[in-house]
Amino acid sequence: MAKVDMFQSHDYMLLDELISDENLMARDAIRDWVKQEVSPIIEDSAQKHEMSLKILKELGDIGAYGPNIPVEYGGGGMDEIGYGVIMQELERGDSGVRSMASVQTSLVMYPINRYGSEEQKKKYLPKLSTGEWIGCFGLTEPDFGSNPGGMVTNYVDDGDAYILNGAKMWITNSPIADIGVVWAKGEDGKVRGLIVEKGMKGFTAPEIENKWSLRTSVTGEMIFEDVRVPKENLLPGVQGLRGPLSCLNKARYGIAWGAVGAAMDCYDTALRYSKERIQFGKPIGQFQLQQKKLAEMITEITKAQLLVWRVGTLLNEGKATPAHISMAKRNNVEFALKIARDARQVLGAMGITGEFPIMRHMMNLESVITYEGTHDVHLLITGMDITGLNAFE
Ligand code: TGC
Ligand code: FAD
Repeated sequence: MAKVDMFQSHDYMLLDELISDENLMARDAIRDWVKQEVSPIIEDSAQKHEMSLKILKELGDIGAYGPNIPVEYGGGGMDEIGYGVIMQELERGDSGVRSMASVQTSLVMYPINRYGSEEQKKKYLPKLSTGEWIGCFGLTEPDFGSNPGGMVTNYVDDGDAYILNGAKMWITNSPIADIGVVWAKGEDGKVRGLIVEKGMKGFTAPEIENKWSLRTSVTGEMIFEDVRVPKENLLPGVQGLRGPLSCLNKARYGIAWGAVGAAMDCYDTALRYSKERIQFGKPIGQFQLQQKKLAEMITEITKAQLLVWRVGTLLNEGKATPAHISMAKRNNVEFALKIARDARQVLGAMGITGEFPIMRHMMNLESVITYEGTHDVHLLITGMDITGLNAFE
């Protein structure tokens, strides 16, 4: 049965006053779309472990692919706060839906726009912005997750093409993607980005089945067996690990906003339930123990909102560092997960059902706390930044 989305936004510290009218309008338009198109079907999709192709396509129609990419290539030309509020609203609906948009924007369109040739930008970006083409980002390998610098996927020169061999693992959208930005080592041992297209001989992308998390998002492998990639598909503008890691900065920033959205949905659900559910002759929201949970949730949401607003402002000014972004991703996902767990308890047994979105958010956030750099890795990035001592060496 289709669900009615009763979400009401909670702006406890009047933080909307920090956001431009243009960005608020974009946020509200995405919020309406999520209520109308995502909320009614997303629980069913998650229960069935199905990705909605309709949502995947419509994200292009509503401008969620490349909102911060230049207009001349089909993007929205918005600033980083604009991108952030869109990710917040999408993840308020479901982390899998936000993943569709953030991978396409930050991990596929961003590297092509930043490091691609003019021909590559013209060929790929407009079709990616409308959703006609879907992209994926291949960095992680079966034996190299937190340590992508160890990757073994490689390419060698063969006249007018490169021959690509290796395998990527846990790649969002790879089974359905038209193109993949794949990071591989050249004969000089340096990491470069290659655009691999669906249908290239020797390239397969089997799906990873049976996930308990992000069940509305498709995850797969990428396997390259002597794949001939034309030389014009190499991203000319970057070499070294900073190429893929710079894309991660963008995506991690979007996730930090997205986590606020998931947390807001859990809090809103728990708050409403606490006022309606009667036990011992009173609404459970009247008991101090439940008020403690709810008060701590809105406090952490407010802190998380301030953090992403500040990082977004610094990004707009060109002053944000990767370590700033790591702090926001780590903090916001940790607290979103804690809020989801506490909110689930407020609902008692009802909290484990698909009648409410909380358990789905909680399970999704178990992926979000791992991908784009694990919780531990982000702590070590902050540790390195403040001590000057590198735990990864
Ligand atoms: P390290 O020696 O420190 O650095 C190598 C080069 O990269 C530069 N760099 C960065 N550049 C831009 N942004 C960053 N965040 C950067 N971090 C490092 C660095 O300056 C250096 O440049 P250069 O020019 O001097 O060579 O590298 P390391 O090998 O020691 O690794 C550091 C570490 C552990 C922090 C890094 O490898 C890391 O972040 N690991 C986590 C891996 C990760 O996040 N993977 C995510 C895969 S994609 C994904 O999960 C998508 S989920 C999709 C969805 O939303 O559905
Ligand atoms: P590992 O690196 O093996 O880590 C295992 C544990 O060891 C973790 O707890 C970690 O924190 C800890 N650990 C590792 N190194 C250290 C250290 N130095 N100090 C202390 N602890 C450490 N990747 C892509 O490239 N593209 C995608 O689109 C993509 N989508 C994904 C979608 C989903 C649903 C998931 C779950 C993952 C996705 N990933 C993707 C992969 C993701 O980025 C990796 O899972 C993540 O980087 C961690 O790698 P790993 O799973 O191999 O864990």
